Amino acid sequence: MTRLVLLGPPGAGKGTQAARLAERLGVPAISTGDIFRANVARKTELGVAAKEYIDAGKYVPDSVTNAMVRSRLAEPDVADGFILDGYPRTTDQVRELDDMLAASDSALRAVVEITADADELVRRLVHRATVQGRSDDTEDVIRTRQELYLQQTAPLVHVYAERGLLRRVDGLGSVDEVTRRLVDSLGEGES
Ligand code: B4P
Repeated sequence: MTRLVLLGPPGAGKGTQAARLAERLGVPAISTGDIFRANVARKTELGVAAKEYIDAGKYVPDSVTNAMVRSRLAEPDVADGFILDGYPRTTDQVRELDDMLAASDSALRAVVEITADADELVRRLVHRATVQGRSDDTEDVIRTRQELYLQQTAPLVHVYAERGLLRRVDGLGSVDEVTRRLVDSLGEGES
């Protein structure tokens, strides 16, 4: 069963690789960032609640994010697995995900941390700003997002390493190269 989590700093390529892996493995990629942005665009209640946090580069409160993921993981298309992109990002979200998985008697297969150096991350996000015009890809906001990642999300790497679930993949190089490394890190059964 393919239940994967992709971790990594903003711009590491989680979204890019989650979409590719999802196609390859035949399971949905669930990006909390994408779900928030779609709700912001439609001005839903969730979107209105999330917008100020996203624009400032801050995390949307755990209560809001957890409820959103809980309802997404209750949908039938995740029965054969999923790739979580951008969740969990806090220790509270780890606990919540543990609870959701326990309730359905399932478990994660692996957690993959995609790494990249800070200069490359800023370069990619500043470039993305020119292509997609995302509200949170300005240099100040990128810095806030990087700090938040170091404070709140980087510690999750140790949590999953202790559980024996962590794989590390170098996110530098072409998109194809990173996909190859990811597939290799998951072993032949997943390729
Ligand atoms: P996300 O949407 O998850 O944003 P991200 O971390 O910037 O994206 P990612 O790492 O996926 O980068 P991508 O593949 O796009 O989150 C946005 C916001 O939503 C958060 O700041 C927060 O406010 C909120 N949020 C989301 N989840 C939350 C949670 N769980 N709890 C609370 N709040 C939450 O790649 C970036 C760029 O690099 C792209 O332009 C891509 O084309 C390029 N790229 C990718 N791979 C490359 C490569 N190998 N070489 C060159 N360029 C590459």
